Amino acid sequence: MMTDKAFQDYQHTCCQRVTAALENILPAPTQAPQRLHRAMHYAVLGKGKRIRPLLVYAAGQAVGASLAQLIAPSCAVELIHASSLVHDDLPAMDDDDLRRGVPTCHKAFDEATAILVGDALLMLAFQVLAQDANLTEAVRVQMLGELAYASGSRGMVGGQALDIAAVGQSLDIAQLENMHLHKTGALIRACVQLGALCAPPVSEQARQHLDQYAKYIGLAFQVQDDVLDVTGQATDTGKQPGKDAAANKPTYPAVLGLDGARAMADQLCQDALAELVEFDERAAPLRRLAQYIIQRGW
Ligand code: GRG
Repeated sequence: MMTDKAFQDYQHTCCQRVTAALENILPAPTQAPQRLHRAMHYAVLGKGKRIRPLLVYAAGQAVGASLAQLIAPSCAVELIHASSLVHDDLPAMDDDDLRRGVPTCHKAFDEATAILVGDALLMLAFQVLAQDANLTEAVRVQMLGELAYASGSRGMVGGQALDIAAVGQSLDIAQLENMHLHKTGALIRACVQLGALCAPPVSEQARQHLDQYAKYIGLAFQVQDDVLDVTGQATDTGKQPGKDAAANKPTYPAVLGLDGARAMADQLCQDALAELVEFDERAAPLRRLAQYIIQRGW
């Protein structure tokens, strides 16, 4: 198992690489329309954990992808994620004032700008992938299809629709799981698939193990997010804790209790690790990421 120090170094290097690439990809804030471009920088370059790009890297490296091939897909998933956060925070959705420890995009700018930021970041994500010269055309087309599916109405956007419909409802555990598999899980699964697509062809069996791994950590991520909403402080969550309960949203702690939710996150982490038993030492960051997801403070 990777030491904490080795994992922190890995995380740090990946974050730096992705943040530098994102800075290059985003239109300069001085370029017209300046307000929109400034708001795009604000939304993307804040204090995010960059878990999705990390997953692209860790999954790709587990099956032999090169660093150069992984950069565009890593940026694309982070841009889609950032776009979804901006829209998620809008008054018509979660109506949040704080994100990544600072005012949400529509608070720092205005609602119309925030809507356009979400739209533009989504388009930029697909452009970055479509135009990347490190990947073959066939791989790019496959990635674009996977990402579009995972982000759309049968993935993340659909999960958000289920989330909105669930406010004030009491969901059972299967309904809660279905909502999160779409809202958070679909993009996380796509991250792992995109990483694997960068490598020399991987066996169908290895691909399926990676997909199951991603399914488990996607759920574990959401369970931990719900736990943090109950136990976290605004300072360490970077957003307002207690929002789920205040918004009358069904959560894992509400359905299973806090200890039950923590036990579930732990089990999901074990299940994820079990999917990687046949992978060699190159999967060490992927293994350590599963633990990080349920131990993280924010
Ligand atoms: C514009 C593509 C698009 C979608 C709009 C609003 C919406 C539809 C979907 C919302 C999806 C959403 C916000 C899911 C929540 C995922 C989640 C747990 C976010 C927090 O992720 P972290 O903790 O955040 O990785 P950081 O800030 O670290 O990046």
